[in-house]
Amino acid sequence: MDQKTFDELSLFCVKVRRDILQMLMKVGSGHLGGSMSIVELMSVLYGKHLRYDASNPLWEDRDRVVLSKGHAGPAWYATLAEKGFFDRNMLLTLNEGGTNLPSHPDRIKTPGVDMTTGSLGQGTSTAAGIATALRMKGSDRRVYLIVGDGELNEGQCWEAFQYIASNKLNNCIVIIDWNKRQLDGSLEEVINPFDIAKKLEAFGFATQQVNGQDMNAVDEVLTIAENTKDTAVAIILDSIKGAGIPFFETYSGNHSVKFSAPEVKKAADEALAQYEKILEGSEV
Ligand SMILES: Cc1ncc(C[n+]2csc(CCOP(=O)(O)OP(=O)(O)O)c2C)c(N)n1
Repeated sequence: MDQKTFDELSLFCVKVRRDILQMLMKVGSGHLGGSMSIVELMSVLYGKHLRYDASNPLWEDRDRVVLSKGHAGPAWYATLAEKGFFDRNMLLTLNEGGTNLPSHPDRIKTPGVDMTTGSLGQGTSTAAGIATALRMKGSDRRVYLIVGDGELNEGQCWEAFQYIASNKLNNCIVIIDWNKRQLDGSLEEVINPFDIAKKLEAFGFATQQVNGQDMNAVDEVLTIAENTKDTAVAIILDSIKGAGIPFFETYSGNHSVKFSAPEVKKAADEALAQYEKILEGSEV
């Protein structure tokens, strides 16, 4: 991508990270790590790849996004707000009673949310269903399916992947957020995932691996996936849980963060101040 686009998308990441922090700090806790790891992906997807109309979220000819790791909803909400799907002020209603931004995405409640998720595994099957429907209708639109690496412990993922690969549903781009950690530890500590790329390849996916925080590289692999013919496609996003804030990248409790701990609050406040400074300097 050209430098101007890169700079715009970088700034977008700062806004999204600021929004995520503000939302979660208002609630007092929340899924910070898995939200931060997909910020660059969201920026590149919504900045360069997805076809959508923020003023008409149900536009028939839109591409669809299924955030199967639904607990990362805050990253999606911030992205949608910054793209104009709804007012940014709504972000601070996260998790409140009667909100349109529940902790996990709900397609009935939130403009731009194409599928309800949160029960891990299920988004893989619903995305496969949407991709099948699009193909049956003769549409060239795509589904971008974002799956957690811990989520892969759900057998349902592999049933859906077998179906996607068997039917060569390459209009369903499977993206695994390989941030190496899940709820209560590393992937290996919980249950050995073995070689995820090899497993996907064995299922018949054309599989690419990419640095999830490198927007140029993410852009490139998405373009390759979109242009792949006759086989299902998967991307392994080699990402960092808590990416963007050094404290949270190494913090063992970075899955669901409680901001009551003084060192956590301090790290979050400092990151927020840094984001505000960058955004002031950019005159946006
Ligand atoms: C069916 C189901 N079981 C358990 C949970 C609780 N849960 C929420 S997040 C999570 C860990 C997910 O790890 P991963 O997919 O790696 O997410 P990330 O690290 O990207 O946040 C678990 C077990 C759930 N949401 N759904």
